[in-house]
Amino acid sequence: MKVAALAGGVGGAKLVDGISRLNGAPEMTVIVNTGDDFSLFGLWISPDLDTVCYNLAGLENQATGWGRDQESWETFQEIQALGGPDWFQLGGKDLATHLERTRRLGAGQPLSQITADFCKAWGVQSAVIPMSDDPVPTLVETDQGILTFQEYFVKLGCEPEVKGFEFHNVEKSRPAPGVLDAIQAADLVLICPSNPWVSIDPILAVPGIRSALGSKTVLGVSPIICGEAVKGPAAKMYREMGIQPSAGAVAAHYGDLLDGFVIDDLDRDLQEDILSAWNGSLTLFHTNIWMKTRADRVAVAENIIAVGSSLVKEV
Ligand code: FO1
Repeated sequence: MKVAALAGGVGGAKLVDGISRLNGAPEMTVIVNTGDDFSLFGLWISPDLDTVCYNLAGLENQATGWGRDQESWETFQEIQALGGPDWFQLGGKDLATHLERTRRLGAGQPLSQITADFCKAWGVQSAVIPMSDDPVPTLVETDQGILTFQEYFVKLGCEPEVKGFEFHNVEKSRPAPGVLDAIQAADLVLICPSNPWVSIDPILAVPGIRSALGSKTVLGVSPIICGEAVKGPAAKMYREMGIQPSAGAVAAHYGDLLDGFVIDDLDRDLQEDILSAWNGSLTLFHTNIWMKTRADRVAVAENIIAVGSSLVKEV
């Protein structure tokens, strides 16, 4: 089975890592959000691309889910000693990624080509493609003004109250080479358990991507269990956008894109409500989708791929 997975930060990275480690793993292309990308110290940083690649390569810091494992921090400490900005932690190995990506971008290489080369260097088997080679920075409209994504997420710790999101210049962006082909060739499109507002919506907003999904079998996985986000500000964003956070709210968020939706066992009593509010056809599944350890990732991936292949047969 060929899978095209739409993914953002840590939640999406864990699921695609689990899928890549399955016995007889499906051929997978991961299409990654680049709305978190920004420049710091003159370096172009693509956090979600790096989080997905590091996890697929087994190089990630397992405590945070982002950045590298066994990091060296002396450069970062020297920056602090000089009074430089230290709100965004950059380890020595991670810095190499940003330095080399920035050098290549400056030499005119597209982000998709750079990512493919880095994946080869890191031994990543799956194809990882940014949603676009054009910058589409996510701006967060809050009660403290319009913030760049990393200002909101890291510098201010997701504390400001969100009012809306802007995917800057998205209307001028194009899907990166290979994105539409991967969707077209996929038997199953997976919307990973990433933040719907700031990890999945930016991908869907790139002209051509949402319409390409129209003819595909699409399975979503809820990033919210029992009304709370597994990680990050997704539930807080729903509340601030006037929506009660729940797996049902996420299903409604994606709407008629979905053929199937996976919720956690703990939310199985929501199935009736979700289906009764649904016009059109939706197949609901419930299973354990909580991923703490690497072993959990493979177990959850097994469930999701099993559900996905039953959905493909059914649709
Ligand atoms: N997230 C934080 O909360 N604090 C950090 O200092 C931080 C540094 C960082 C460095 C590299 C990288 O690839 C990701 C990093 N992240 C950090 C996560 C980043 O903010 C991502 O955008 C989130 O994971 C959301 O996808």
